[in-house]
Order: sequence, then C-alpha cells, then structure tokens
Amino acid sequence: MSQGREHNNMKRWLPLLLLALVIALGAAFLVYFIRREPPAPPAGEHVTIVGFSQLGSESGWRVGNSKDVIAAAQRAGVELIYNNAAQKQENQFDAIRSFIAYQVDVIALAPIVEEGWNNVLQEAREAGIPVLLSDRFINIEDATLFAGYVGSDFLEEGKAAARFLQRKTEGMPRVNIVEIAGTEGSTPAKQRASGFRDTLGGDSRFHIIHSVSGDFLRSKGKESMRNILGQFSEIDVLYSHNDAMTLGAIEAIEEAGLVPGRDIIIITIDGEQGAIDLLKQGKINCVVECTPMLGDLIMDLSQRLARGEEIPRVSHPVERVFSEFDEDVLRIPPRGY
Ligand code: GYE
Repeated sequence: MSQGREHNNMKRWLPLLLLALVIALGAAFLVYFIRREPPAPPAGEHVTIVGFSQLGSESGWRVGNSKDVIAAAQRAGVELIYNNAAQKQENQFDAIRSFIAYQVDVIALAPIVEEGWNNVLQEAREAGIPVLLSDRFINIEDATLFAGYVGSDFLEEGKAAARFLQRKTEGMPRVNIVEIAGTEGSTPAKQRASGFRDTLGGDSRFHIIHSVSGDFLRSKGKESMRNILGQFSEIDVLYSHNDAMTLGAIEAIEEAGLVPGRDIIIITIDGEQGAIDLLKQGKINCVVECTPMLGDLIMDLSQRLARGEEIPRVSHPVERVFSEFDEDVLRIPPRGY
C-alpha cells in the first residue's frame, strides 16, 4: 500500500525533475556560448590595412591608377581604405589624419605636390605608421619620414621625349617648341621639364619659345593651346606633359585648321588608349609610356612594411616609348587605361 503511494509520488515528480534538468542544461549551454571568446585568427593571418590617399581624378591615367590600386588590394587580400582628395592637398592631410586615427598598418600617399608634408608625416611617424609614396615624390628635410617610393622615372621620361625629337628633327636648322606642363610643383611636371631640357641643352637649334602649365587637365590643355596658337605662328613642336592635355590641345590645333602630327610634331607622355589611337592615326608622333599600373607593387611593398621589413627606397616600373618610328605601332595591344 505505502509502496504504491511512493510509486504514485515518483510518477508525479518525474516530469518536473526532467523539466528542471532540461532548464539547467539549457542555461549551462547558453552561458558557455555567450561567454566564449570569438575564435582567434590563426597566427600569421592578420589582414594588412592600407590607407591610400589618392590625389584626384584629373586624367585617364589617374582614373586607371585608382582602379588598379583597388583591384590589386582585392587580389592581395589587403583591406584598402581609399580616399580621393579631389586635387586639394588639404584633403590629403585630412585623409592621412583619419588613417592615423583608424590605426592603419601602412599609409600609401600619392602626393599632389612636393612641398608641405612635414607636419602630417611627423604625425604618422609618432603613431608608428610607415608611409609609402606612390606615383609622385616629395621634398622633405628628413627623408626617413617615408619608407620608400614606387613610381615612374619622370626625368627619364623627359629625356626620352627629347631623344625622339632629336631623331625626328635631324637636319632642321631651327626647331620651335611649345610646352604644356603638368601641375606646378608636382614631381612629374618638374622632372619631365628638366629631363627634356637636359637632353636638348647642348644643341642651339632647339628653342622652347613658350611654356605654360595645363595642370594635367584636358580642358586646360585645349585652352592653353588655343592661346598659344593665337600668340605664335611658327610652332614646330608641342611637348605636352600628359595625354589628357594633349587630347585637348589636338582639338584646338584642328579647330585652327592645322594638321596635328604633320604641321606640328606632337610628343606626349602617359600612353592612355586615346593617345595610342591618335598615334596609330598619325596625329601624335611619340607617346612616352608612364604606367599607372602600380597597384601590385604598392600592395607587395605595403605588406612587407606591415611585417616590419625593409623595402627599397625607390622602385620604378619598366616602361617604353611608342612612336611613329616603331614598326609595330598598329599592333600595340589595348592599354587598359
Ligand atoms: O602623367 C598625369 C596625371 O603623376 C604620373 O599625373 C602622374 C601624372 C600623369 O594626371 O596624366
């Protein structure tokens, strides 16, 4: 009889006991998962973060350069913070300061002009963030404020332009040259001008009768050329520091009823598709290549800097000259910018 009552009691408590057990297990389960730390990434798998301060979007070259850097970061598995300064150095200062606040691993900087970087690069140093210059150079007293430079040899580009001109004008007693230069105070504008002059310097046949800045912009190239054509009647050569300005200048030359490439010898720098197309048509005589495809090099050097390794002070891409003297002009493959 009493055994039967105990049995009945058990039957009554069993579901409650089971419920309590389920609740206790559930609670333990929850506590375990809520308090568990997120899994740590396997050693050596830290994702490099690069802050890239791009100077603007003034030319096809620049647009191609931005695209290439973004694509290269994806290929390399680098987290890229991209900022475009719309041609203003102050915007580049702001971008660098925001990269410092974000504690990126490396700052890649395409500086619009050479001067004025001391303070902001000191701040990067104090934050322990290495700076890699890309495309353009800077002028700074303490050269250890940047780790290295990756970009073209602009002096050599100016020299190559001059060498083409020497060959093209062999036998001409006098050669009148007009120059449309890049952004004042920028490395390519300074060095493309001096490399050109260095090479022509010894020969008194060459006269640079006018030089003006077109700021690397197509619109200013056209406007400058229109003014030049209004001022000078004897122009043998246009030396233009980039293709964007050249394309604008060619429009002005054609509007004035002249034939570019024949009435005026045209020498340009970059190698954008638009310029190569005009070289094939004979409207441009020489295109000195300056490649914007710097992305892979920038990512490789940034990853090395992030690992604390030394990098070369200067890295130049391999470049060539395209001109009417080449046999394969019509076979130049698509440029991609
Ligand atoms: O030649 C021009 C661009 O800094 C090399 O800037 C670069 C120059 C390039 O706007 O097209």
